[in-house]
Amino acid sequence: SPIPGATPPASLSGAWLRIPQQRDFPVLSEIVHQEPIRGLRRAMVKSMTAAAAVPHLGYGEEVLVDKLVALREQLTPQVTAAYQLKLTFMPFFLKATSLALSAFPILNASLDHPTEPTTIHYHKDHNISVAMDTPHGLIVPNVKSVQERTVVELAAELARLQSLARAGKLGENDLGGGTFALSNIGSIGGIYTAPVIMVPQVAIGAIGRIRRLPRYVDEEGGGDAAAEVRPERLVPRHVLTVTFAADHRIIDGATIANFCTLWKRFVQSPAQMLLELK
Ligand code: CAO
Repeated sequence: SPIPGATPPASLSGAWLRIPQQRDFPVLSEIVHQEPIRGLRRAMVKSMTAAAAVPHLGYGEEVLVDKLVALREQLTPQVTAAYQLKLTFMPFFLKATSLALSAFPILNASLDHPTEPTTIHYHKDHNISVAMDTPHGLIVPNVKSVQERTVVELAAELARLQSLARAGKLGENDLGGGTFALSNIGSIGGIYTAPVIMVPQVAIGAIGRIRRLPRYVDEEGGGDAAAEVRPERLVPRHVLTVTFAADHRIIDGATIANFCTLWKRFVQSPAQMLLELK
């Protein structure tokens, strides 16, 4: 039924009458085209409406990724030649996320009810959902058991999922069962986004575009070669912004902050990941 008292202006009454099935919102202006909400967009309406019931806790951090940029450059020719794969930053982000999840299992969990949860389910596998922008719209398949896969295996799996997503051929197995999500908006542009949790998951991360920006050399603390430069000097650095959102009903700010600090350590110094890899 229309909102009480929401009568269209006389000039719009024709448009108002052309709506075959009256909905709750008034028509704002003359309608030139209308279409039913179907397919991926319909799924997005459902999932985002469910997410709106979740109190989101947001937490952002700046990460200096010069070492990761250099590592990717160093490994790319080898990965291309030996595996015929494109090595992007995503496999490293996935690996860092999985290692950080091992230390904070509550972030690799889900709830038993959307609005009145009584139980938290902790999951063994890190099945990380990856938001993909496709010609058909947003689709979010997941990379299964990230904790057990090498960086090269992750690159191969991402390529497989991306190609199926583009063709609109992802199946139930690839779309279901995600336990944490990552959205790399940086491949399109943008430095920051506030991600929305994929219910019943309890946390998500969003990665912005890596930019070359001036930063004070002492920002990272001692031990860095750059720190030998006079501390007051600005130097160009590769800077990435990451933002995490967590379900604040069961996850507190300190937990997401500590998780993010660990994630940052792995992404900022990829060699640190070697110490944790099985
Ligand atoms: N900063 C800078 N460059 C980045 C980057 C970042 N954060 N992320 C990716 N890139 C680069 C890649 O390295 C690659 O560069 P080269 O061609 O020079 O090697 C290029 O951008 C394209 O990468 P890609 O998109 O082919 O591959 P990917 O593994 O980095 O990302 C995927 C895969 C699926 C995450 C991405 O294609 C995508 O769809 N992103 C959009 C996600 C999205 O829509 N999020 C919003 C969800 S909420 O509505």
